[in-house]
Amino acid sequence: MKLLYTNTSSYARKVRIVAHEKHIAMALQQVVLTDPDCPVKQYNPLGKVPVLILSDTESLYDSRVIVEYLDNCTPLAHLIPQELSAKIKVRRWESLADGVCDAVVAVMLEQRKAEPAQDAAFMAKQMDKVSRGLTVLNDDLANHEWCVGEAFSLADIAVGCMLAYVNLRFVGVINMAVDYPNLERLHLALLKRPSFKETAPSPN
Ligand SMILES: N[C@@H](CCC(=O)N[C@@H](CS)C(=O)NCC(=O)O)C(=O)O
Repeated sequence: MKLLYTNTSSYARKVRIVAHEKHIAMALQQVVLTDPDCPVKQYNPLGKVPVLILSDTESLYDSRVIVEYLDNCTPLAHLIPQELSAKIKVRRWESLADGVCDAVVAVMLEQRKAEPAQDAAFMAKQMDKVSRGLTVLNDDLANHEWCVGEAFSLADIAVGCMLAYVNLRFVGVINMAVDYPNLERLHLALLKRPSFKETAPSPN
């Protein structure tokens, strides 16, 4: 089993953290998506990371499918609850956290264009998704220790990866501690876990 990933991808980090928390051994291959020889398209027609290669003929994508697969590879310490209502809650948190990342990626790609080609209205719309998403997640977390129920779950992992990604891309733009203090508290707690420490993204 081998994961194709990039160091800054929040979706790929979610997968790496799930594997770490579940003690699942997985080979890691860091890729550069812009390389002409990048192997990702061979395994995912969409050309996106993460991709989990199971064999020469079988691969899994996207991150939500991979984490569900990994969580069921071993029965112990499920990160996605088995019971339907808790499971749906966890997946909704994940969906919103991933959606915030999608909007951050869209802004970043727009910012990489030459300034005259940048679409300010498009960027404002994406930034609005980011702030509305963060507000809902912050309000829903309130003073709870974990996102869903009394246990650490995939919801916390997805939110933690998203927060690190927002901090990485929006240095000086969003002040998490001031504007989203509940999320900041959760993030600080998550950063103590080896799975988070060992997968911290670095800018590129
Ligand atoms: N929904 C996908 C999103 C994956 C994604 O957007 N990955 C980005 C890197 S952060 C990517 O590979 N982008 C390359 C591209 O879009 O061509 C998931 O959860 O895995």
